[in-house]
Amino acid sequence: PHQFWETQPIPNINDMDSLKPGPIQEGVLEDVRKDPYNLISKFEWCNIDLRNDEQAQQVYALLKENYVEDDDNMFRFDYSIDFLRWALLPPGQYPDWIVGVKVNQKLVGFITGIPVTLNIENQQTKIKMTEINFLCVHKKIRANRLAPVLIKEITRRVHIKNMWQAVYTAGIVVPTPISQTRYYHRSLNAKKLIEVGFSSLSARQTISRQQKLYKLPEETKTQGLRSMKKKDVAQVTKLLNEYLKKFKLYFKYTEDEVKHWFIPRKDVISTYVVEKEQGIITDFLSFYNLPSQVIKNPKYTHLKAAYSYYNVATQTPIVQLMYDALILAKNEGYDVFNCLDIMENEKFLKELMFCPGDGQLNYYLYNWKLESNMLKPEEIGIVLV
Ligand code: MYA
Ligand code: JJ1
Repeated sequence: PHQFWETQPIPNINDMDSLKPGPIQEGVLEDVRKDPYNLISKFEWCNIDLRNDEQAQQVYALLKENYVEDDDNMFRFDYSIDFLRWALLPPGQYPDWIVGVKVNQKLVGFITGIPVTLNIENQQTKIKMTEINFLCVHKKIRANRLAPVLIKEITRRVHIKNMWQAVYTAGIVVPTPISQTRYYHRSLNAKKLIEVGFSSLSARQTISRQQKLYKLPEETKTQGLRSMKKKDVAQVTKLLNEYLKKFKLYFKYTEDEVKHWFIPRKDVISTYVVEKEQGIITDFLSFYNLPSQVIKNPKYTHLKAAYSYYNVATQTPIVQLMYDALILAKNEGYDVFNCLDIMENEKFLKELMFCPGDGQLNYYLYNWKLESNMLKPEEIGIVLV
């Protein structure tokens, strides 16, 4: 039933135990195909330059109408152009890893890779590989097997750089997840969430009771909490890399990467550090801005959602730090604060009144067999945007 995935170097349920941990296939650089995969007539490959406003607008428009929806097709991710630039132009990005397919100048297919350094199950070797995201095929040409061609083409372009592994996530299950995680949601604007159908009222609940239940103070509690600045990059890098060693899957960050991923960008990424005396950073929290379009609602077009990114608490209790994250997000106008049950998030989910959502997020590795086939959500130390 998986015509495409059966041909790929991924563990499947049957051969799981006969594979030994590590790469499933050794890559041979000379054997990599030199030219792009064939597309059917009228379809053409293009590289997308997101720094170019017109090209960025084309990607934005494709994703806005055709990217990921929830199970009931009520909400669809609405990534902004600034967000896409943040997500897809990190240090060391390759121009030909942002791949489009066009028909008569119109963008109808998309897939992206960014370079990352991944640490797997405390291996001594950190592996340079790609993180794949934003796979999208226009609704009108679905189920025509374009997705496998996009995947094979980006694979070829990664192989050419002498890289042989990938990490990616998807809401759906395909062969073969290395972890299954769940979304959790914390209501910040109860009335709107009910009105758009994001949450529903149980029999004994009323809107005003919900508003009271989820009420937050206006001011944060942690002394020394402030927006992250460039001067904090070295300390945040140390804190982050040290913290992530707890997990079985995590990226190793350079200072340049931390600068890119964490320095606040308006309406894209918010990072707050806790500065104790003498400029020492002890903790930080971060969340990104990913609104969803509300597909059919007379009153609202968008839901403003904050997604928990990386949070490191060495001095501040994690529950207090995340309570402050909720307050900050509420004050920045978000309707809901979302996070996964990964890393140490279980430590604050219940107490801060997060509720499990109906969405899952599955994690995958390409061309790698893990020692322990499945990782628990709390062993996952990476967040993709
Ligand atoms: S996850 C987000 C994916 N995007 C969306 O969900 C947006 C809305 N949906 C669409 O745009 C389309 O439905 C897509 C499929 C494009 C998803 N991951 O062309 P088809 C397989 C992996 O007829 P379409 C993200 O971005 C499917 O199992 N495989 O289908 C990470 C089937 O194969 P098989 C997927 O619906 C992406 C085949 O494609 C996914 O028109 C990571 C059907 O193709 C999926 N999300 O288009 C990609 N969806 O017959 C893998 C469908 O075998 C990267 N399929 O079951 C692998 C690493 C590559 C780099 C390696 C480097 C070394
Ligand atoms: O947002 C999601 N679910 C919401 C809305 C559900 C609407 C009906 N289907 C949800 N709400 C209930 C919780 C509520 C929160 C406030 C307090 C009371 C309880 O469950 C889900 C996640 O749960 N989102 C999605 O399904 C979107 C797709 C997720 C997969 C993303 C894949 C990305 C891949 C790119 O790498």
